Amino acid sequence: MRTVALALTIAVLASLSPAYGDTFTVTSTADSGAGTLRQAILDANGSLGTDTIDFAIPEGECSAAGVCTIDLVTVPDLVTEAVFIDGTTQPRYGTAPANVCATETAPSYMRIEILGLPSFADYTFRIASASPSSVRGMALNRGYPVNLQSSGAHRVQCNHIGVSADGTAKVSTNWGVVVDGAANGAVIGVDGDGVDDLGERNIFSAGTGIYINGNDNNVVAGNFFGLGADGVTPLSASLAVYIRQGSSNNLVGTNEDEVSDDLERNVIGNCSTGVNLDSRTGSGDANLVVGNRFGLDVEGGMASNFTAIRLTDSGVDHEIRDNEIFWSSVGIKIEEASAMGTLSTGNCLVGNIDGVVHEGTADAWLEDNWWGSEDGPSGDGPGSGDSISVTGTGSVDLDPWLTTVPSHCTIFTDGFESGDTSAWSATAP
Ligand SMILES: [Ca+2]
Ligand SMILES: [Ca+2]
Ligand SMILES: [Ca+2]
Repeated sequence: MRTVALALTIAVLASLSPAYGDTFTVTSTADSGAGTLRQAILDANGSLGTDTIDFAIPEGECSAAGVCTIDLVTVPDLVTEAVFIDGTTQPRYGTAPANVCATETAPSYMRIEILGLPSFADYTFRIASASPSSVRGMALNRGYPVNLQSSGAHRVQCNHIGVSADGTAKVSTNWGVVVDGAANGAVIGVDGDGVDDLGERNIFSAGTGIYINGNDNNVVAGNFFGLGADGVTPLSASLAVYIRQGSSNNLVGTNEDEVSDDLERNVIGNCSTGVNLDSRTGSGDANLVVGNRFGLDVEGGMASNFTAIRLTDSGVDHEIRDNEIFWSSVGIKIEEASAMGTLSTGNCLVGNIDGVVHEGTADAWLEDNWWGSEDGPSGDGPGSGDSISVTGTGSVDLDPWLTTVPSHCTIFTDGFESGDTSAWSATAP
């Protein structure tokens, strides 16, 4: 009797199992029809529960280097159910390296490229599932690659966005990842759980890399902006990370929990603006920019941004902490009434034409930072390398400053003089 009951249970489970965790495989680069990405999204939406979309496009539809390109003609359907879209499943053909996501010995290399649509906000992937979805392992180029619009703790990891599949060239792309609607709790890049964190890095060279609009508690970590997959090849971006319109408690960088903190560092170079907190039409508070590298590539070479960090904002308690801020025209630019929190410490501001420009009305705290010299900021006028330019009514509190280089600032720890801009490139992007 017990055997019969067990068999019945197994039979019931077996009959249910196809409804959960199905895999739909993309086998065509065509825009619509059987085996296409569009059909896989429709199938995953129609199959109850979290599914996976894999790729197995035949060699004949791919380039000699093994890159298979889907050139979209119309917008794919809204993703309404959780799905893991995983470009790393595409077989290797041709001369493409075997690795896909970054490893200790090789940069990331994508085999699936999806060319989006050029029309405004015609997103390639529109994620609206209530449970976590993920977009992984693809070169997402042209137009508007990803829109997260639900609070599903979604993941965008191991992609090239506005960057060629081989990670060496910029591909014109408007907005990389747009977080809006009610999309709180997403991770774009490294989740810092100690598992495969290096392989979760995205590479961005889009016009605007990440755009967080009125959303809270999202994490942007471990990505390269304006650099190739090797972390050195100079690409470019207008704006790496744009957080606006009442967005609060977002983290750009490391959470400082001593797990994978180095891998959570974003490296931002060759951009017009690195991180912009902009809440002029809705106050966003307590966004954190922590432990990032601005203006240097992964090897410490110069990768000048025009403005590293810009606060165009009426929010309070933003923390700009423990960052390397090098070789900008302006290191930190404060506009409007933006207020930096009292924990804006531990930054290394070195080689910037202006360290801080303050045009706003709120007081800014920048105590306990390193200015390239034990003597602190020079206090000289603009162009001296570490000057503080205050033209608004808010004050900047710099004193005390650090008199030794913090350990996380690994470049120019010896022999670099305050005010030395001789190595600065006059042609910021
Ligand atoms: Ca499903
Ligand atoms: Ca991880
Ligand atoms: Ca961490």
